[in-house]
Amino acid sequence: MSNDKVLRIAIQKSGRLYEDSVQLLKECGIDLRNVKDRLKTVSENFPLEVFFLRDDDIPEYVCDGVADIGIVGQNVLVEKGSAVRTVEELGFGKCRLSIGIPRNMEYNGTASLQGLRIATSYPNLVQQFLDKHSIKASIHEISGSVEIAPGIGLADVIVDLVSSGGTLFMNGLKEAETILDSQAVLIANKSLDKEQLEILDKLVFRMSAVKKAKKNKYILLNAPNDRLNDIIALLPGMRSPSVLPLAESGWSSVHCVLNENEFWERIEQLRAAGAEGILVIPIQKMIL
Ligand code: PRT
Ligand code: ZN
Repeated sequence: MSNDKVLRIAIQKSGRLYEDSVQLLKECGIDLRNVKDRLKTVSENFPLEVFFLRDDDIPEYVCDGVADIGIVGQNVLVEKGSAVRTVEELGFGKCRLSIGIPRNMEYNGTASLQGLRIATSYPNLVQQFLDKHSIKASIHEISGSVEIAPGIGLADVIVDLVSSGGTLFMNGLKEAETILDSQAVLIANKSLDKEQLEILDKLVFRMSAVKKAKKNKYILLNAPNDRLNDIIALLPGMRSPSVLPLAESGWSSVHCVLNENEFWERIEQLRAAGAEGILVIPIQKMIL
């Protein structure tokens, strides 16, 4: 039976989500030793037990309470339809489930799928999509190498995960439409007890701090005092930028945090406004 002082998390045993999942836990300050070739491990400095599983099994294990929480792609989660709670989007494992069609096929929206044979590993998601658009087509479920199905005459089109698009291209296919945008998410069993929820809250708090930190950079720059107001006006900050006098009179050092989305634009504006010696430093954790 479960020890209710420890939260059990299921993560992928090997594959595309493994490294990022382990890395995220480490960045949350959770020590995991001997993770390779293990089925499970217990952290020595945080009440977390880690189970290493196939990603396809994670939603069901969390739903059934074999694990309390898990990290899995939204694609797998939605396909399985398991009754779990999505706690947090984790920002890695990004991909999309898309319709791939032969490069020479014309595509005029979903109506073009009428009557076709669709190969996929995501039969439920595809069926839901077809129903939503009132399209009748036959779904051929295959578990791997879906992209070769049209080439060997098994199907007319496919629905599969795409990230760079390279696999589709190499198989003479092109992306016609996206069915689902996906990334890794933290999921939780719906009936965790109070103690388990407290541990989950601590974990999510740390995960949010790590995620925010990745999206932001710490900036240090030197500014002539007569340009200081213009430069400060360009800067957002958690409160406001810090301004410290430099040893050289007439100059100040300005410190602030910039979001990655506006990063380059701001840097250009800062230089134009007279900022010099701009240093950009990664942030490890951001606690707001
Ligand atoms: O053994 P296990 O069952 O645990 O692993 P798996 O083989 O089922 O899954 P794995 O490790 O391949 O992927 C795990 C999760 O990573 C997926 O469920 C997605 O949530 C996520 N992910 C992100 C991807 C991709 N990107 C991705 N590109 N999963 C698969 N692909 C494949 C895709 O199927 C296709 O074959 O990569 C190919 C396309 O990539 P591009 O870059 O050529 O477009
Ligand atoms: Zn899998």
